[in-house]
Amino acid sequence: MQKPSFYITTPIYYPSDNLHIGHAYSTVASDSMARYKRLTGYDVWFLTGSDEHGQKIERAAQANNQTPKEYVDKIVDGFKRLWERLDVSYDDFIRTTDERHRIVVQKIFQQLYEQGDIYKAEYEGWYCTPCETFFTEYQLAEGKCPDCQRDVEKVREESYFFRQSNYADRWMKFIEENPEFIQPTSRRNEMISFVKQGLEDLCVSRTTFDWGIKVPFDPKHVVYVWVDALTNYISALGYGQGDDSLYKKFWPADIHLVGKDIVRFHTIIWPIMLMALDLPLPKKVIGHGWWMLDSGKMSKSKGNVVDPHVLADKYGVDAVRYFLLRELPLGADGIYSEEALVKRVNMDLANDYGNLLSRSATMMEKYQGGVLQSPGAPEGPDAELIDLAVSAPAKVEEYMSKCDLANALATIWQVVGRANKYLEETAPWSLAKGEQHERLNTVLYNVAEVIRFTTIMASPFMPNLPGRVWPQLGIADKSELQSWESLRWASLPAGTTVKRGEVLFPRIDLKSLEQE
Ligand code: ME8
Repeated sequence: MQKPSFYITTPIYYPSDNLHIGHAYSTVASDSMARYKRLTGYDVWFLTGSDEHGQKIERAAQANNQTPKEYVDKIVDGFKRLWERLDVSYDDFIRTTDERHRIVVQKIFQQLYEQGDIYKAEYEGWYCTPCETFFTEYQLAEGKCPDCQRDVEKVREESYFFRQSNYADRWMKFIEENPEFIQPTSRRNEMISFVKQGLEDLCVSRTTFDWGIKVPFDPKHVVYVWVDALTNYISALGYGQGDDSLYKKFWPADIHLVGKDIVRFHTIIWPIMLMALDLPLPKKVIGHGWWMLDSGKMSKSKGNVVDPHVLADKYGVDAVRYFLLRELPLGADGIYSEEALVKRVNMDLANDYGNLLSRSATMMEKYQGGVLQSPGAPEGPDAELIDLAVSAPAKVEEYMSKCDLANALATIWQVVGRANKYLEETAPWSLAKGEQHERLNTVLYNVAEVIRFTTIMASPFMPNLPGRVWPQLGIADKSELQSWESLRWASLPAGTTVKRGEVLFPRIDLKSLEQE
């Protein structure tokens, strides 16, 4: 049977500087979704990349005495190293300087011009260079950029415009008919009121700098960076370049996952571009919140950033991924602190999950010679534990369908927490002392099965976990017991050899952090 397809994208980041944990969050969240979908039987395409054109990059390169291409090449290599370090399983990395991308952007621009959706006029307005965005007078916030509150420059030039305004009614109808398209709902409401204020035509070319894709029929213009950037989602699939088998298979995208700062571009400009091109629209745009520091939003241009490499070296990739995904609630902002990270890792990973595995494996070695025995009839708290574990995959599925990764993880950790409590309630050490072998076997079997369940469910978020846990549970070579389909209670066979292994998540001393 053919697997259903699933296409998910991250924003393509500006190589204006190295990336911080805010970007890592978007990418790791998309990666976890991609891994989850692969695990649950989908044929997945997961795209990330870099958005390399524009005045900001041109200026940064000049300041470094490099050509823009030399400058971006080095930074983009750094992006790829970071994704490798964080175990990001992307299928393709698109650069807007790729030839395959240029061809498509020019083709689209030409088509929109020929069909009358792009026209030439005089532009007068305000430009925010760090945000790469034009504003009209009335959009400014007390004379400054409404997005980043920095100074804007007055620009007046001949430009091409995209007849966005023509599509406002169609856009509104689409949004009403597709209430799930923009998530969360707060973002959807913002976009609706933005369009209700009146949609102006969009200035889609510049002549004041050069580092961009040339307008094919008027090469003193370069294509406005957002039209260039958004096109990546289809150019990477081979749209408009001959072999369009990937495009046919994966477009429209199931999810564009982006930060709330760029929801407007993804939910207004992009769908309208696609409407004008008569192409299908993506199914969902999810706008997540921001990682903040006490000093405000973490941002490359402000320089108040946390380097994900440093965290991964210090705490391990799985711990960093877990923290980022568990701690930021869907759609809301979160304050980053290393103390919060250490507390999460200590509580959820060292105390709850790691301890469950190590105490269970120790008891299995000690009381059963490391060979798991068949369970007897359930009694006492068994049913509650088993029900919770058995109902967890469907709850995780429900949260994942909304891209609510924090609650998916919370659901898994509820089962982990219940299993630790179960061990306290059933006290296998007393059962061993009292020679109640059948009951002891049942209890230890149940926790082993819980460890298998929770490890499978947690694996999209923490990709190194299975490789470290399966040898301890004795099922390293039994892929049939590691799959999502194997989440059926009591699939783990008796006779499995359990071997206590390394400590998965050593406790971190909070005091050592204070001394740094
Ligand atoms: O906007 N917290 O690129 P960019 C959470 N090139 N997420 C954050 C964040 C924070 N503090 N800071 C950044 C661009 N992000 C365009 C995108 S897409 C066709 C073009 C994440 O390098 C978040 O996903 O400025 C945000 O949307 C993205 O990085 C912006 O990255």
